Amino acid sequence: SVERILDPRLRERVVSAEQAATLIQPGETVAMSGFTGSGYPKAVPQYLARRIEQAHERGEEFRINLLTGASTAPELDGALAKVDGIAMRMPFQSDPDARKRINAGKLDYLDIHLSHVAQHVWFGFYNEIDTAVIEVSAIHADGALVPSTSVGNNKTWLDLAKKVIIEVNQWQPLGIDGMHDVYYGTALPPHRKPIPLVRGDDRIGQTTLRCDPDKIAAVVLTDAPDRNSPFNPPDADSQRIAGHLIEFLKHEVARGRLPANLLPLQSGVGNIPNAVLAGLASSGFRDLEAFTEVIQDGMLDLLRSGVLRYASCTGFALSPAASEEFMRDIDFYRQRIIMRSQEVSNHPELVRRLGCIGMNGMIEADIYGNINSTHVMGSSIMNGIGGSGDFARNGFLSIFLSPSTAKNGTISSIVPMVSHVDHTEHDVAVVVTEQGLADLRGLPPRARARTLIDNCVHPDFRDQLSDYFERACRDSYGKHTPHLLPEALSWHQRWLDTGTMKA
Ligand code: 0RQ
Repeated sequence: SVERILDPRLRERVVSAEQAATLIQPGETVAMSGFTGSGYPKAVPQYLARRIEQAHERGEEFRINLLTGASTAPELDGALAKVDGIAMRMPFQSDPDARKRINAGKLDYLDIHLSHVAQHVWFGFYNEIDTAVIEVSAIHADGALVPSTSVGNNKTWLDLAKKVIIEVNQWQPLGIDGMHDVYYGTALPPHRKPIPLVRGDDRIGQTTLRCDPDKIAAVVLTDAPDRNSPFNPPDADSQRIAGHLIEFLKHEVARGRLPANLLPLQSGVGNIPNAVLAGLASSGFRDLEAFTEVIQDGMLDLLRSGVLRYASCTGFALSPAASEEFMRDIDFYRQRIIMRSQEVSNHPELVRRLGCIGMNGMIEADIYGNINSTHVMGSSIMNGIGGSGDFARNGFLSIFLSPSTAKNGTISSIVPMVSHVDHTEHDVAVVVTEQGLADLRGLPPRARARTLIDNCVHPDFRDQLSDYFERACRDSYGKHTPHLLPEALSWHQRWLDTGTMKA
């Protein structure tokens, strides 16, 4: 029903999703809402995929360039990838069908720091945006748009798109109105001013998005849930990783390097971060703060128990059960959650000012602490850098977490040289595996290697890696960051050739 559209001008523009999808033409650059499976348009992309499929059946070319906040869902990335409807995708995605095409070389993918996306589009580094497709939860009488469960790049998409399609999703809770904080003060160089946020829970913007009503070509009504996928309970390795990290944080408090309530936490999404959050819940910390990208189940638990005072984010990644709980207690959460544009939630200026503690997953680290977050065997993309670089480079502490092995123990997550670099050794303070924690702060390269090998490497690979390092120290061209270049990537090649990195 049109009850959620209080602006009479926009009520008149309600059409079916099928009709709205015909507004998008082949070759367009289309910017959509959506961040980690929350707040993405649910209907128009599926009808667009159908149109694309029909065009292809007639032998016509039809692909679009697709921009979002971050990852979306099968109804968006999946549907459009399956019909080969995407020519170029940016800035982050994690859909298996799209990944397959990217790694087959059939879909171009630009993997970009999430805080950079909006400004790079404003700078004119990419194509102009033809159409924006944005999910909202309601429209006020004055045309103001109430965001739904993610903000992402929506402000920029609405400002820059030539035409706009709005999806009003009735599934989203009306009580979310007031949770957002959209900052309109991000000017372009040379006119930039400091962003006036000095505490993670400051509100510096407005609760709604604005859009020139003349640009809104269609409004579509939907009633469908976000891609809420269940979390597995933390496994033993994740719990061990969380245990090492929490012991370290307590040690830092005891040494006076961190306040008793730590500093604003940023946490990636998945099993290990969830185990860390669960660990924090039961380890005596109080009044914690979160200045992060994504809120997952563990953070709602921490808010409910009062361990976490507030959380600032740009989107959600919840299980169906947590999503129900969020909706049921939306009045409670609205007092404690602030949703921002991703250029603000991940802003280097703010991450540095607040002193965030960045905690992110990785694919592999090398003995000097360079981190690969994105590529398997140096060439096959997993997801993307996401916001990990925004926090790793600029945070108070930059922590990377991973099991010490992958693929049934055939791969060591600590290797002589990473096969792709996302975070350089200069941006990495701490590495944690289930084996232990390597505190790399203040250590020169060879000491970093010794610390990583002794603390983080799986016993199956420890001697082999020690042997590489010792021979490198003896025979390397330079002795500052010793390497044996013909051998440095031989572990990866061995896995490709034989199915294991073991010599
Ligand atoms: O692949 O399922 O096909 O076997 O990587 O690995 O162990 O399930 O771990 O889900 O935490 O993901 C780095 C990918 C870790 C994630 C990464 C394979 C492994 C499996 C997943 P399969 P796990 P996780 C904020 C921060 C970048 C973005 C980011 C990520 C799959 O954390 O995408 O940090 N990070 N965002 O088998 C080969 C290795 C491997 C490996 C793991 N060494 N070699 N394959 N895998 N290690 C959030 C946002 O930005 C939105």
